[in-house]
Amino acid sequence: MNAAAGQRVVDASLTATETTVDLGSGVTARTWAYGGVVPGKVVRANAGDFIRAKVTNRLPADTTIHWHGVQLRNPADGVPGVTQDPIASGDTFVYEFTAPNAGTHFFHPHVGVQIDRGLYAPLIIDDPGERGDYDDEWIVVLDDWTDGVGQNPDDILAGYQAQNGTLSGMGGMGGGSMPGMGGSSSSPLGDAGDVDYPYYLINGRVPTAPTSFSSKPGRRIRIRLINAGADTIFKVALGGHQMTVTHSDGYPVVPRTTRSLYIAMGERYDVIVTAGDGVFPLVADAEGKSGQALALLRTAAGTAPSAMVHPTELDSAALLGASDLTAADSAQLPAKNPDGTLIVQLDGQMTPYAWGINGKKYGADTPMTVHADQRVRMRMTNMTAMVHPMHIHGHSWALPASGGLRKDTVLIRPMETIVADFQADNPGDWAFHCHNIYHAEVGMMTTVRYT
Ligand SMILES: [Cu+2]
Repeated sequence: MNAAAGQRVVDASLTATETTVDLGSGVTARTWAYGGVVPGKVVRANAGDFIRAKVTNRLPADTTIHWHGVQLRNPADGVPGVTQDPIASGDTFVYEFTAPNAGTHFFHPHVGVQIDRGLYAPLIIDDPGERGDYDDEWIVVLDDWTDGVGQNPDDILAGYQAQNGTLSGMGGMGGGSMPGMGGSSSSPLGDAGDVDYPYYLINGRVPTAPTSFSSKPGRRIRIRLINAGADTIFKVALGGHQMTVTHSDGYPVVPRTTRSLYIAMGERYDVIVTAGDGVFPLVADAEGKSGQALALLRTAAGTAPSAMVHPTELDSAALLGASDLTAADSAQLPAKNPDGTLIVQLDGQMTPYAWGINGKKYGADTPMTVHADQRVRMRMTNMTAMVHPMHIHGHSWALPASGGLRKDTVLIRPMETIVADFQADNPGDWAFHCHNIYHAEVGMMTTVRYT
């Protein structure tokens, strides 16, 4: 595969390796990461560029890379058993693709629960035509962390798999948290996560040793928020500031100002803030769990707030993408009646641990089929007691009930139905799954297949 004539080529070299990372405050963790750092170094290109990423696998396991949010050609999508063979330990693999859609994205493996180690990094696709009405940019990657300091992710998964759960029937509601796992859920989202992590991180740091972003009072800062967590929805607020949401999963929205917002695993939001004068906490509170991640915005000398700081902005009703945002005109999918509807029912329960789609676990599932050039409607109903951030590869939905809001990862609350349309313009077999990695790994995944 070669770049087209005149197409700019962006080369990236990524080594997935075992390493020891310093999370701050004396917390070090033996983990797996790209280039030995968490998060990995950003990969950045313009929309329309040709990206050539050489991946070297120095892990003691197979791996792949999925370019989350990018509507790339199918063979580069990074899903083993669907779009490629896994990259064996010691091997290299070159991903080559054009990145057609701008936005704040990220990349991570699509093998096992590797995303719950340190294997993730931002992928920023700039729109050369965008005016960019801001002065500074801050990339903020959220994560839930246990690897090397608590139970390792493979052992957590093995514990769930050992329950050997079967999917309960229609409307099975055996939800709730396992004793000792997850929080007492008082979340308006319902049961938000299963695993209580030892730490929650922003840009690879524990809250007692936060990273700082320096700016000046009055400057407009574009914050690119990415939730790379495996099992944690965050409620995000910047103390002393309102945030104006400008993009969701890479696409422009009608700007909406809020004091706090929810961001689920796999979601991305871009917000603009006008910096105040001082030192301000950016807090990501782990929804339904105890703990938070912290970073600092510094525009003046001053004392840093404590790791436990609780900005009052967190107490406001948090913005929720599908409920509170609509697409900007420039992001509207052209109107078209659906050619067909795919019915998706999310099934499963915590005890015994089992998750699936339409009564089947991945492996026993039947791919959902579409034809090229169809307008496809997906009607997704969550019949479980947990929220699920459902993610589609290679496409971006438009949500008709949300003013056409574009999403590739959409949070579906218990007993909620979300209708999501997409244009079948990217042939191949595409993964469709919950972005809670433990749910996906025990079966909450299927494929959308072009026939
Ligand atoms: Cu899920």
